Amino acid sequence: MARRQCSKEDCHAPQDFCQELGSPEYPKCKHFIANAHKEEAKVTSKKNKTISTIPWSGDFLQQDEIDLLAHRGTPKIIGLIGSSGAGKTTYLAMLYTLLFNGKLIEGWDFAGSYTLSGWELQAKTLHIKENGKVRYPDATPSDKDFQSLYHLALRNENHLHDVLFADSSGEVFSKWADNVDDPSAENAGWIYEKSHGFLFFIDCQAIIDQRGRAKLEIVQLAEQVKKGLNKRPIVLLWSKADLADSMRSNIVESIETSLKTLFPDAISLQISNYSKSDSDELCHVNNLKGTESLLNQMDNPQPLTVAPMQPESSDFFFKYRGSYGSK
Ligand SMILES: Nc1nc2c(ncn2[C@@H]2O[C@H](COP(=O)(O)OP(=O)(O)OP(=O)(O)O)[C@@H](O)[C@H]2O)c(=O)[nH]1
Ligand SMILES: [Mg+2]
Repeated sequence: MARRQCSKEDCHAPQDFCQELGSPEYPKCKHFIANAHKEEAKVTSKKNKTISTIPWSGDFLQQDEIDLLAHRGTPKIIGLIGSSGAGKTTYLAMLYTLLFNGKLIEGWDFAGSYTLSGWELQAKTLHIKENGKVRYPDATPSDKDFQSLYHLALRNENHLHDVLFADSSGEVFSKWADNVDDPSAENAGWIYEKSHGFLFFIDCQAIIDQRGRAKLEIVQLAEQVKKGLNKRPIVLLWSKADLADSMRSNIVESIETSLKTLFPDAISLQISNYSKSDSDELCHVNNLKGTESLLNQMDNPQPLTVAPMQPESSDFFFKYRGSYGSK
């Protein structure tokens, strides 16, 4: 560990020993890099991706990696939209945690994932401590080209669907709401353009803390979403609803009225990551219901056809198609 965290090129001290200080207290050395192993791990996982002979690492996907799923048909993309800190990433961490613990998205059975490591990483950071406090995932990076796509294969009425949840930082969504052509909000634009349906987050805590300012931000973002929405479904999620009682009712009513005007058919759910009991409506029921409702509304799911490719050889052995031949 010491080796990897030492920035001095000619230091050849053994593991867990500092040559500069002549002691095992290497973290006190000026050449010691506190988070080097984490940084290195991050970089390595992406580096490995490019040199690996296996085309994926289990990490979340980037937009140019979607073709990994192309052999199974066009994946359905669910865009998560909401301002900074609205609870988007935590929603994904909780969704996976619930599925992992045996909860179901009704009618949509879990059938695998290409991004298990990505899901696991978020779920691990969403940590409920013994004192009941919750540790949350880190804020999502706000670089214009950063986004993370989390994959779920879901089986519905005997059809397999590839679903990608597209997460980006709320900061880029605020920029996008101001100006859709803002070059520093490219990833928000991509999510908006490509998604087949949306989860729109309304942050109860922001409404409590910032009142009118939060309302303006939520409505401005919603208006921008409405502009090119067409028939794509949207589900409204009032996040951090464990705090909902502390919101001022006049602000809530005013936001509700604006959202009703913009999205008259959208269902609205209160969600939270705090649960008092199992099954808790805000946590165990509504987190899953949000995704379930969106999946049910997303248009024309394409059935998956699993059949062998047409043999090109004239050899009888290769032409033999067994039971598939008659279908
Ligand atoms: N009270 C309460 N706080 C929550 C809940 N979920 C998340 N939070 C808080 O909200 C913070 C932000 O959550 P994130 O999931 O990172 O929000 P985000 O929308 O992904 O944020 P960006 O990536 O920065 O856009 C967390 O660090 C928690 O402090 C919840 O259910 N209840
Ligand atoms: Mg985030």
